[in-house]
Amino acid sequence: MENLKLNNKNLAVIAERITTPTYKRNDLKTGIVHVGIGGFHRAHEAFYTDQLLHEESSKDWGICGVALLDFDTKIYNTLKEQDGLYTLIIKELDGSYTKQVIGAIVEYLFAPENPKQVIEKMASEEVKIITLTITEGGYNYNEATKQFDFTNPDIIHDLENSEAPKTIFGYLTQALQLRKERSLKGITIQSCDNIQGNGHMAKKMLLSYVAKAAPSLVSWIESNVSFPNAMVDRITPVTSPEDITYLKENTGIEDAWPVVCEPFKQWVIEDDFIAGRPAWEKVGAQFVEDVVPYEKMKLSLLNAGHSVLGLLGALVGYNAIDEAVNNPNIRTFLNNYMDVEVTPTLGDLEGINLHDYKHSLLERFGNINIKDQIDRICSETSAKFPIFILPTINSQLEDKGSIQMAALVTAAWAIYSIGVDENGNSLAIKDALKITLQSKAIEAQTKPATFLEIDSVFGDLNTNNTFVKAYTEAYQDIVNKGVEACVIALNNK
Ligand code: CS2
Repeated sequence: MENLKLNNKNLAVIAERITTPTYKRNDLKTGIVHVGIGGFHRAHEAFYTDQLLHEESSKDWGICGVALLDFDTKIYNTLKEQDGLYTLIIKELDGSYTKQVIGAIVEYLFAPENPKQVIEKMASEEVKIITLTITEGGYNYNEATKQFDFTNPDIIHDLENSEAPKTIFGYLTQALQLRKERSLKGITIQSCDNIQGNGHMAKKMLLSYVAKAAPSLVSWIESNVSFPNAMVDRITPVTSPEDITYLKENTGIEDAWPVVCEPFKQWVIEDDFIAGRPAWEKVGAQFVEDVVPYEKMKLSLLNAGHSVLGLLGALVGYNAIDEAVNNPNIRTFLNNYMDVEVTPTLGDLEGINLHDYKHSLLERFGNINIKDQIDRICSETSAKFPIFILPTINSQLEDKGSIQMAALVTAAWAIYSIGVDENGNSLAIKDALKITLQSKAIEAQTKPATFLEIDSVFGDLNTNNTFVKAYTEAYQDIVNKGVEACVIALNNK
């Protein structure tokens, strides 16, 4: 079998080996600009869109992928080399791999190289939706002030250099300004990030920025831009060198950056698209009136569940999520956390079988083929904790419910942030707040509660005596007897 680089030229031969797009990519208009073309977008929205482009004749929904950060150079270059094509490898529960080439990304732009081009694309008439996966931290929200963070140096830069911005807020402001000047009709900005009320958050943060950068644009945005909330879900680990080799050895396809993911996928969206939208429901997306309960459920069970497994598992010395969840003590702990501490905070989830949902999470986490990296899960915990875990703690404290397990996880994070696991191996902390986390973690070794003083993460949690007490005890317990013994003790309570 001849080795073939993945690109347009080789697509016909590649089609003899795995599924490839059968629609005419050249005929597509770019109806969507997507910012943040990492693995998750390519396993989720681009996958749904690709499926849809096969299903119907609508040619309006090609995607232009925008790489916003210098960090995204490699992915941009890969997409450019491969004409926007990439392979999705779905790692099924039975150990088999389903492979297909995805063709929905028909254009790609690298913002740091040519900001003007990105602004123009966002302002072009054919574009009806701008979708975002800019990560939890990308919204520039400060948990302590509950406001947009104007002290961020990149935001200061954007306010002074509106033509060559660095952040999504600078780009959107310029593009929307142009749309207004050109009297274009409305546009939808759709967040695909893991944030409660992600559409509301996108709107609130954007309007905060615009109120300072271009105040006269605020009312235009209020009338002409819609911000649907959505719950997005598909576990997408970081692609490993073995994945690239696997693809080459099994299919002869040379793809510099295939995307790997689990079989499960879910996308629940509020139907609020001011300028129209793809019929994603034809390929499994759910359109609902109110997505809030779904988001809450997913963030505080799946995403928090990940953080629980990641932080505890990292200290024990595991590398992958399945190893942590397949440890029966940690599995029982997670089960109890979900049942005892999270479930009472979820309220009424009409039409959802929570028992089944929680069960399916354990199965998904336990998929031994996925090898989802604990490193990935623990990265940027400072942005994840306020969204995934803090709401549960606050709600439980208010209702005088149990917070013991969340306190143990918080203590595990404080110890994790020192950067060494229980076997003395070093842990690579990847976090925008790394320096603060590490200095507080070191202080916390003598006074555990200092870690809770990071108010941009914990808000005013350090003033709650019940929590501080449980957290401090958990901290000492982990230091004295290790994570697993603490988990067992709580499981037996
Ligand atoms: C994970 C998510 O980043 C994380 O901590 O929990 O990336 C998770 O895998 C996705 O949200 C699944 O939909």
